[in-house]
Amino acid sequence: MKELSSSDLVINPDGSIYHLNIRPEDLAHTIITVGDPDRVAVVSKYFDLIELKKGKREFKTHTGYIGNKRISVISTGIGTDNIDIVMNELDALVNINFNTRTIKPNPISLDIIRIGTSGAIQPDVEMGTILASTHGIGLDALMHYYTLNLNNEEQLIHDDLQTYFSDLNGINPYISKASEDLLASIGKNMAQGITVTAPGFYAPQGRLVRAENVHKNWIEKLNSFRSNDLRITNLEMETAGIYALAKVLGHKALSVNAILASRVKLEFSKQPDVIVEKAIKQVLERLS
Ligand code: R1P
Repeated sequence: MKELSSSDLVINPDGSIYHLNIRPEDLAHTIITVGDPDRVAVVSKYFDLIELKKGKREFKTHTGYIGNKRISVISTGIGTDNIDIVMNELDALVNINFNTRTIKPNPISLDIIRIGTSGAIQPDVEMGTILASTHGIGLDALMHYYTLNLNNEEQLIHDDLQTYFSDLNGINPYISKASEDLLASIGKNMAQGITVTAPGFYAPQGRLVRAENVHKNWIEKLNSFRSNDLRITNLEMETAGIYALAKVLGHKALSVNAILASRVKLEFSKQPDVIVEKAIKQVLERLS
């Protein structure tokens, strides 16, 4: 079995993985990711027991138990460049033997659930909605660096996307589905829809402040897309990267979005924390 070099897989002197700064035994196999490092404690306050708190940079981890269920909650920071790090390091923690630096023969599949904030792009998706992403469409470039195999359904949506965005230079969307299992167990009775992952918060999400935007009617362009009866419901910055890398690495993923803004009605919630708390409670109730 090929030994991974010390520059391909960076392990810290204490046996922890380079950025997440945790060791294999520190990680539960059910993982909640949040963007904001301060949201880690907002989730872990519901744990019956917290066994570990560690972190480095924006990557903070609390591992603990709700009843008998062991859960790790990890902050990713913002964007799919961070998701590249988080997904590869989570995978390495369970599927690489850190002593021999070799790939373990029987891969472990993690359950990875994002609880993040998001803006709605359909008028009927209200602020305060908790929405599970059926698919992630990535407008960022992360998956141009990995081989992502599509199933038939994903291929059809991908083809529709290629046609729909063909007049826009430099935009080459990728698509990946949620885990069917997690969508059925955790996403049940939640609003559902396709989530677009944008490579930025301002112009890439149609926001106009002082810089001039290339795409003048960006929200309308996104919310008018249809593939059969599927439509894009919301925008954020991590889901598609999580879904696509989960697929590449053999993990299950679901993204649960607390809708804080309406990008069509141009409104932002006055109680964002209440909506985030509601999303956290719904996910934890369904997990335990
Ligand atoms: C932008 O404000 C951030 O909020 C959303 C976006 O995906 C992006 O990370 O999610 P989080 O609240 O989980 O960070």
